[in-house]
Amino acid sequence: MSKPRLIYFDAPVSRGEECRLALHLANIDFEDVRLKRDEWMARKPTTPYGSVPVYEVAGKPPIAHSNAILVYIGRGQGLHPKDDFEAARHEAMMCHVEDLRGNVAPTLRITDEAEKKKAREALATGYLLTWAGFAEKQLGDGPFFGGAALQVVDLKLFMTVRWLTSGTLDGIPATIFAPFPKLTRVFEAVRDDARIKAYHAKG
Ligand SMILES: N[C@@H](CCC(=O)N[C@@H](CS)C(=O)NCC(=O)O)C(=O)O
Repeated sequence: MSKPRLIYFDAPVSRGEECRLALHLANIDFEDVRLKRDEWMARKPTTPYGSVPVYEVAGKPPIAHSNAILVYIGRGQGLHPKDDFEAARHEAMMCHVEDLRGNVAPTLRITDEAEKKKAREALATGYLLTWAGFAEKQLGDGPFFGGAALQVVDLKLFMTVRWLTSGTLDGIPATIFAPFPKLTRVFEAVRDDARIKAYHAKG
């Protein structure tokens, strides 16, 4: 293996896409392995924790868990704080995002429409607002989480806000985070970053 390799599903979403964005910002030339769902079940037992994303670099065992991958990429490339305390503060927000995914993802698997509607209403009127309120309190003057520089934590916040405000999740209004100006500001600052725009323009 000559180049680093990122393994994820063949979709521009969630934990895999935030790692791709980090690799793009870090100017790391990598092999973008995109799995089809049926390939995944065969590969799952070979991964470190039975999940993707997985990141591989020459001469080392694969690493998994999006936050570990993001911090690893970010630290080497100036996209994660060098100061230990500031790094921990960023990692706490990254854990906060994972908490949200852990609460929303189970509703994707609910097949009964009435039950799903109820679960989504509970998220939209309760959990997600509480989640965003805590996120908002941790955000400063910005535009990014840590100030002037876009770091891996911002990519994670960006992917999450984009997902929740996409209007594609039944029962979650696209305006869900409108009452949270700092969270919205981070999303917009990442979206409008020239490097992120260039990435999206590539398709
Ligand atoms: N904490 C892990 C969660 C990983 C995770 O649940 N990944 C999902 C895709 S976003 C997955 O692998 N799903 C397929 C499966 O669990 O079989 C991380 O941050 O990477």
